[in-house]
Amino acid sequence: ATSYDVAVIGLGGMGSAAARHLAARGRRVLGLERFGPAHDRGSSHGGSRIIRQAYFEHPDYVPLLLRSYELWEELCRDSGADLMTTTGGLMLGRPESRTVAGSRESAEKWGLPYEMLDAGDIRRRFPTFAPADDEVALYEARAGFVRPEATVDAHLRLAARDGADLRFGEPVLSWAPLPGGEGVRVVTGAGTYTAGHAVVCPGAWAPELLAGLGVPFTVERQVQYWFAPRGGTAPFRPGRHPVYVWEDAGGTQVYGFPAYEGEGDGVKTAFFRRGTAASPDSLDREVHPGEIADIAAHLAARVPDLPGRFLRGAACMYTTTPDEHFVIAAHPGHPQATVACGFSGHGFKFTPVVGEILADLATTGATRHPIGLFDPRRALTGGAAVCSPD
Ligand code: PYC
Repeated sequence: ATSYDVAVIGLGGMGSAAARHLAARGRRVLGLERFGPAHDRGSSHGGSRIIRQAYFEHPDYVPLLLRSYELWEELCRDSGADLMTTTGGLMLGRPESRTVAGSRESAEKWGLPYEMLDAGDIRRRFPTFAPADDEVALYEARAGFVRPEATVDAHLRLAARDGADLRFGEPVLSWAPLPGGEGVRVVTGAGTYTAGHAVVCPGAWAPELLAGLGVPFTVERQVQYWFAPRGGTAPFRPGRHPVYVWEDAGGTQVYGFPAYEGEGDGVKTAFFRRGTAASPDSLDREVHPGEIADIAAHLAARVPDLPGRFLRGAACMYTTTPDEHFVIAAHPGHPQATVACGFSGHGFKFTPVVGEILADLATTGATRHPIGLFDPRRALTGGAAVCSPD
């Protein structure tokens, strides 16, 4: 007999949100997670993730972001947790760069408020930044950051409050449709479960648990860095130093955050989409001197006071698709399953709306949200361009 309506496989950013939305709709939910609650072994740790609306990756993300902002506010209210800080955001680079031109295209298409700043404006308003004369920025007042671990914790708490059975330290080894097609069987390190439907949110374990999708995922190791700025954190506080993504002439992007509560003297920064191929079960979690020197050199000309003293680093993973767009859909081969994966390093800001979409798909087979861009059957060939591990 089927004991659960829905089994959610993976309780990281997306799975925890799905569990919360499904439980809120009265479904009997089983949640399975290989690590503990809000862990630091996957893609949802490091204290902060950028949130923004003028989305350079593609204008089709904007309606989802508008709904996500509403759901972030609802989640803060319902959980009582402080999850989101609006700091303003700078998308910097040459005017024709993907970061600047793409953000402007999305803002124009959706009527989002923004300002264009030239290099002099940027230096005057945000003196921690030192753009070259030919660089500009799109400034979006609504951008800021969200707290990933606290968000996962909030979604899990609300799911459990509404009756979800959440099991941690239980890796899913396999899942498959039941003979006859009425539901799924899920095998973990501790037992076998049946459910009417599976929502599969495996993060970096997608190549293993969603091999049948045929999407050529690349798992990448990415490093987040915290520096104590020269001269202290005061000029880097929210209100003075916004979140940013900065693209150089070669297409390399670096991003960062203001100094915020709980981070001590550290200010966080990282390269965006410049990882090395990795495997989730043997991820190199050490941060190496060459890597620290590399990002410090990159920042020296741009945010010169930031790379004062290196404090710490943390490795995490992106699971990247060749076009860097997500995969969210009913499983094309198995209507008893819904999949969410391949968030390609820019998914966390969408967690609440992805939870809502997954709950829609799992319970009704459809969603009002526009998810055509995320169809796993789109033309996807080859792997993403990442460096190989040495
Ligand atoms: O989604 O804005 C983003 C982001 C920046 C760096 C990594 N992800």
